[in-house]
Amino acid sequence: MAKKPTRPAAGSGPSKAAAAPSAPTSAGGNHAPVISDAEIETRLTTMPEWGHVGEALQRTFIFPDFVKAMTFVDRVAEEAEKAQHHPDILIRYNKVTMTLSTHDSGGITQKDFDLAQAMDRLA
Ligand code: H2B
Repeated sequence: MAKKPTRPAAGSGPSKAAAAPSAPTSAGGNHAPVISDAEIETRLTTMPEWGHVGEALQRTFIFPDFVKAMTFVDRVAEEAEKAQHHPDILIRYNKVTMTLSTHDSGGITQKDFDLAQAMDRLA
């Protein structure tokens, strides 16, 4: 009689350890707490130029020309240094796309909203 092919019972072999939930939180660190998606959407109703893209806030600012766009970027740089919170910046002639996320926390935090509002004032 043919022996049944042996096969490890399900779950008996080497397997990845149960992955810890990777929800971004401030647990275990001093990082700013991540703001929930629902709360972000609520806040964005008062900031209609800003969008929620992945784990970031994003807005494209449009200026009359390149020099004015660069002046804005320079002012934002000063503000970012003061806050020790730095945006990703894409400059395309007169358009500046700002992307804000708190890398240390793994999502959007109050620091991103604060810098977004500072940018709105500077634009
Ligand atoms: N900028 C952004 N956007 N996210 C961060 O988590 C961040 C930063 N961390 N700027 C700051 C610098 C941190 O590395 C320093 C030590 O404050």
